Amino acid sequence: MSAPIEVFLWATPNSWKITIALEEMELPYVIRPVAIGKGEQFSPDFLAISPNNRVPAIIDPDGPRAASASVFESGAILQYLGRKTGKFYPHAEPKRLEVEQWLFWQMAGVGPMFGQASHFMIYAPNLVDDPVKLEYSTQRYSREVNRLLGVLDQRLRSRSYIAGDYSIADMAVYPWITMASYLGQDLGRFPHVSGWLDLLAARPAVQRGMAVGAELSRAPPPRGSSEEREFAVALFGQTAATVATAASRQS
Ligand SMILES: N[C@@H](CCC(=O)N[C@@H](CS)C(=O)NCC(=O)O)C(=O)O
Repeated sequence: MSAPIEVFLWATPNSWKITIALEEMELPYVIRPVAIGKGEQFSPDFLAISPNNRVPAIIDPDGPRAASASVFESGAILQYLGRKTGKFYPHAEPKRLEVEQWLFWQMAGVGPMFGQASHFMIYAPNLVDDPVKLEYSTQRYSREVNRLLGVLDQRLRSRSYIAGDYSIADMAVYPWITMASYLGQDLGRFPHVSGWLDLLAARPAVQRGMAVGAELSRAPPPRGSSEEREFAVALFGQTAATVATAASRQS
């Protein structure tokens, strides 16, 4: 058996895409938690493999040409793992093209829009006193989340999985869609999405992948606490200056 892949993650949807894929592909892995609420994504060692200071990232000791390889960006990691194993990522066109379009749809649409919706609906109310200030942004991203669920529902009307056969596209989309009800969406209005969620939730590998990091904290810290200030600065106070300071610590 090959040496385990190191997965740098936190208990987040982008991280679970990778643990689901590793479970489905039966690749051995170990997790390396990166406490993003404490600023660990700016540590020199992590930045060396993930220059965008975001989880997930992986180190595969058994990479191409018998060398160790690191990969950041969850979509690139899924493609890498699919190429490495030949599983859930068809080699031939047009099936590969189908998977890639929906993978990129997740990366460019679902991830960013659900991410912003969750920022304004779950985190911002703890940080901003005036609810009126939040109204426009909350509506903007809720509508996008709703629209994207509509796109997915249409897509799943005539097929069980997003790109035909079960693929890395489903693995990329699933962890975000499980958040839809926390974002105020009524899944009863999206019956095909609901059926697809049930189908994936029944897969043991999906269950194992989604359980990774359950022991790591996800809840926003208590309002007014020093932990909350540290969390808000680490996650929402980042600018180019933060990146430059972190880069200056790298040897
Ligand atoms: N496009 C990136 C997005 C990754 C991302 O946003 N990760 C979040 C957690 S889900 C993160 O690391 N946040 C840390 C931060 O905001 O500093 C990917 O899909 O890998």
